[in-house]
Amino acid sequence: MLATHPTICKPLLSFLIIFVSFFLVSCQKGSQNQKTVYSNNFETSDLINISGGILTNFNNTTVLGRYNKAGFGLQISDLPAHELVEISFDLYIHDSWDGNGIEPDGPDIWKLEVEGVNYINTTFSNKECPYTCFPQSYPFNYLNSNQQPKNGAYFPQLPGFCLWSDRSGGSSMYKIVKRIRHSSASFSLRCLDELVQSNTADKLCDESWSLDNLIVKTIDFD
Ligand SMILES: [Ca+2]
Ligand SMILES: [Ca+2]
Repeated sequence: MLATHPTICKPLLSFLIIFVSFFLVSCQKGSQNQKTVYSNNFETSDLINISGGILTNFNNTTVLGRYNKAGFGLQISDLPAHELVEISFDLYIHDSWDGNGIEPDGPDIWKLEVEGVNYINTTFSNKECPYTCFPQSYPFNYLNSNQQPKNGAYFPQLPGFCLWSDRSGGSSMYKIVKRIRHSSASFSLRCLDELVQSNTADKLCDESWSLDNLIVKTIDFD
């Protein structure tokens, strides 16, 4: 059939050749080389490369934390040539975080910085409505949005750690993945909070956070 309709098939053939060529070139340009340059589940208590590291056990795993008005840093050197870094981790929000609430309850801000530049500046709320609850900013930055408490949580109903240790849903876990443009051979990250709860003596028990399965990958393109 093809040979009997050369006028129809020629444009079709040309189109197919262009399409396939474009597809192949796109694939080659888009192929990624990913290398894991840091990976830590903290089960061996390895705090090399970490500053401000604290370890605790939560929900049958070792995690980095807990923190309140504090945080930790990660420094890595001798990274291979790359254009992007991908940072991923599990973030645990423990007990009575108040999201976008105001004094004396909030706002309860959590931050991620790379090379001193802020990439996440958000709030989490762990109090489920209709009881006294505040909206949270996550997955957006503070104060761009009023989301429901626990919005985007991967595990929203984990046991609390201290103030709400007897409560299912007292902790929430968020899986966070962030890709940023980065090319230098050294890498520094910092995670910290600006928690507010001025009407309690035991702030760490009232609200805190911890982190697990911290992975940093470099990404390069052919
Ligand atoms: Ca762990
Ligand atoms: Ca608070």
